[in-house]
Amino acid sequence: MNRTMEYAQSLGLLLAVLAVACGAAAAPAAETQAVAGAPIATQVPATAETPEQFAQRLRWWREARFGMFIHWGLYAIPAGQWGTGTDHGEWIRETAHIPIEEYDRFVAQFNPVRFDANAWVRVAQEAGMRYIVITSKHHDGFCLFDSALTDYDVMSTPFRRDIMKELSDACRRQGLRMCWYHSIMDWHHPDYLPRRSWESRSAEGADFGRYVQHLRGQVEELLTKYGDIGVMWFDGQWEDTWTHEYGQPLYDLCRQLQPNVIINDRVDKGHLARGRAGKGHFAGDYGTPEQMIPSAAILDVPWETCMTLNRHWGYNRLDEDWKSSTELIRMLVDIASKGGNFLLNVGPTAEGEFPPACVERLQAMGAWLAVNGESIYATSAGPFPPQAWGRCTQTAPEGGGTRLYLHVFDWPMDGQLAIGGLFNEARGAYLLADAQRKPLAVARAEDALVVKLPATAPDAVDTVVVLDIAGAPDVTEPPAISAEHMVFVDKLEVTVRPPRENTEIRYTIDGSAPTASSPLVEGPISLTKTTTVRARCFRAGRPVSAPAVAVFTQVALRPASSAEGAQPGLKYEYYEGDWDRLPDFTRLTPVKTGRCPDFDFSQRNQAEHFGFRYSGLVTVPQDGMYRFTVASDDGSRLYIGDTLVVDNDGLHSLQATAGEVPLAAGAHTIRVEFFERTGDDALEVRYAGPGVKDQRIPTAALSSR
Ligand code: FHN
Repeated sequence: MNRTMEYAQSLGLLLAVLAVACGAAAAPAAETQAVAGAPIATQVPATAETPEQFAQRLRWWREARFGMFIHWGLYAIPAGQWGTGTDHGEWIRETAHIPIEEYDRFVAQFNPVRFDANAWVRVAQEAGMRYIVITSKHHDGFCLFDSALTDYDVMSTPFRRDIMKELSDACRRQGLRMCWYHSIMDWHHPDYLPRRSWESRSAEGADFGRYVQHLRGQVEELLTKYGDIGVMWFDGQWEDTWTHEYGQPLYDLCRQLQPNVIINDRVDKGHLARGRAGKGHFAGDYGTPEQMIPSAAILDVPWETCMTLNRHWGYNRLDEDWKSSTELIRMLVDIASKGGNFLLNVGPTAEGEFPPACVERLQAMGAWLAVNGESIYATSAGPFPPQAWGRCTQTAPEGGGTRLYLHVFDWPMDGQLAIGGLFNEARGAYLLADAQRKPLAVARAEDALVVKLPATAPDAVDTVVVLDIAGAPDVTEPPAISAEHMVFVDKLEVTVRPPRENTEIRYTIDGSAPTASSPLVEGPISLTKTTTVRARCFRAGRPVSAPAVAVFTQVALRPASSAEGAQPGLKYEYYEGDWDRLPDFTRLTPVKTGRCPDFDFSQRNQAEHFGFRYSGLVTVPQDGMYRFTVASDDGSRLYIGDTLVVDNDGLHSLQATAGEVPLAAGAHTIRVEFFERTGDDALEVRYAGPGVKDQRIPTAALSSR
């Protein structure tokens, strides 16, 4: 599993010169036998897309905000169960180690007699979704479309209908954009490498270059046989055989075939919304955080969070862990308030139907959007960060000024909705759901505009208050109160920074609210005991921001233990299983145990569905506060002694989480737990403190008995 929130590339990096690659070779039926390893020649055309052209190409998608993801294929037949295992999904062939001959028997069983493309598209449309991304081929290699390049497709099943054709026609009839998910990784094609680690199928004669030609040929089919396609949603790009040298030409091929098609960042090796793009630029138009929502707005490149409705992408008959419609509506709003799109997944049954629990939730989302869609579609990220009461999106209305959509999740008890640090003149306010647009009173209270609301929230899930203001938003966020640590041993220096120029900051350390007569911040504030620091921005004696508050706590050092008799390195326990959160490893039997130099995966037997538990001692050179940071994909936790210092658990992209702990100089027991489900994987454990600049914990500092 994958994806995190930092951007390593600005939009400009994306505007690569488009290289036009030679078309794929046609190939006979069965698995393609295109020219073995044909070089992928590319010509570099003179054209390069300008930022305006890029923005125009993505405009419909960014305004759409909300799409349906569909994971469907042979895996819907076992529906998550294999032997005694019941927690499988679309990865069942891998997670249940099903030999290819056994898995291929599903081809003769695939007969979704209840499939109705019009009905599927109607559910999406009534949910307020504007585009559909469906798995034309997932990692198992089975194609839901009629491909001339393989017999491993829907035309070899009893169903014998081109599902992608029926769906694209229905989308066109009902005004939704048809988009393809297509997996680069292919566990079936004889030329795809690597083979699954557990399977005995020989790789003899496999030619990855020939597979790439097959892949390009199928992409050509998908972009020439089904009309106008909105997005190519590539996936399964993470294995080492796939490289930028293949990714960029594949991106270029898509643009050559349909110049207006949009392509996600998984066509190549970079990660726009997941923090791993870095060196040089990679192909791809937008980032794809998965199963998570970035904590803050991301404005420099387009992005889309994809998410399951329960815990599986492919249909799992027993998975009833459905997100509520309230959660889903608020996720859509949260994502839109940060400038992103929401791609919400449905896993249809083998009979070709959406599970009723999906339809119910999608109908609730559609009902909310039918009333409040103006606050989502064609809006942009709000001018201030997530608020305790809810979120904000915005548009620039025809008559000038700015229209703020205040999404109130938590209705103020006193009916006063205060928007702190907002300096614009208010032009008016009303409830979006109120057809009469009865005006709501808006008053200025120091730095805040305060909207007088009805006593009770008309919509407990999210009531949208429209606030029209003059001009572009003039927002002063609260000052930033920071220090190297939030806990300290003997003394601590606290820094308070203004969010913008021409404001002064006044502060208190006795817990009272700062006023125009409170002391000015004129440098670091030194603390020698547990203290609550409050600060606020002022201008010409008037408060111009909401107050900020931070508590710094004095703590005692954790005594060190002896490293007597310890040897360099850690002890590890290696586990295999299918989890979406860290299991209690103490209740499981490790596949193997041993010693390793540090937190690495060298002892794993497979690339997915594995976990580690590392334990030992970490030695720190001096007394003081130490910050431990764990960056992982998927979940992880770090303990010092029995204290949980870093909790980075869950199914997520590469994501770093830090924690602090006061340590006496010497050795301290450390334990790190990690699990990987599917997709990218990574684990990095860092520390910093007195005498230690921020770094991966070196082997020299690790030992174990
Ligand atoms: O391995 C796939 C997974 O099955 C699913 O398709 C998700 C959807 O984004 N993508 C990969 C995991 O990151």
